[in-house]
Amino acid sequence: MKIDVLTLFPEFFSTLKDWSIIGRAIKEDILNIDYINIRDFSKDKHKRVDDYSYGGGPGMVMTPEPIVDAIDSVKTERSRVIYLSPQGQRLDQDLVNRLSKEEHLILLCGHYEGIDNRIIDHYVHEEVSIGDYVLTGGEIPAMVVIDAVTRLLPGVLSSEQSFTEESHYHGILEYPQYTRPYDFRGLKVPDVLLSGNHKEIERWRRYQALKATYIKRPDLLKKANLTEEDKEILKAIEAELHNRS
Ligand code: 4G1
Repeated sequence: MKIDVLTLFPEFFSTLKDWSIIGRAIKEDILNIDYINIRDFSKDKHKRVDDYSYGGGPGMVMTPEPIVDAIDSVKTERSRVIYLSPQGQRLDQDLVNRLSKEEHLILLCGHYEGIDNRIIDHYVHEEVSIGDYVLTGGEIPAMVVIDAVTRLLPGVLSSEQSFTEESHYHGILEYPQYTRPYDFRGLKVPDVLLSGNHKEIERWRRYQALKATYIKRPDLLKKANLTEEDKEILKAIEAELHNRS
């Protein structure tokens, strides 16, 4: 996959190539990322890239010309131009999956109060948001997209990790995990995990994953891919939680 990041702060991304999984994907040529400084396309004598908002109001708006010139410098017929924006579709694993199948992503990062709306209407294929809060720029959202997409590219994860992905990502939370020591300041690891009974362990983990999801993220259960057995387990969890009070 090719990714071009259009940003006013390309140096902000310099550590990405050193992160283990992304770094390896880059080294092995599975992923190729370039950072384009939008300011390099400013024709203004002071290299300005922002201007006042038509109609008035506080804050500056990114001016369209350097952005379009930056897009045109990298785009092909097969590029997908993504504007990281609070107005975008909320990023979730389904969207990450879809983006990971693209050949060329152009990630446009906004600053100030955002970009001239004509860019969004005529040059951006889709807007993507990482969540509802105020940020100073689209750079961190772009990094989130790069991180989430990279780990899905063929050859990035080991076959064992990919298998974990297949078998465990059905839109519910993970089961609780423990490692050594068995006794940490008097807190013991659940004994079923030491039983060696793989069927029993499997059942316990499914129960715990569904229970954690039910308690902490009940919103996920509406979208999750649950089997008939899962629905039965959830009924038992509901009963367990009700009978406690
Ligand atoms: C209105 C959040 C404005 C922010 C309402 C998630 C946020 C990009 C994202 C803002 C941004 C809300 C994102 C806001 C983002 C131009 C430069 C837009 C920074 C900018 C809830 C500032 N996911 N925010 N405006 O944060 O780019 O992708």
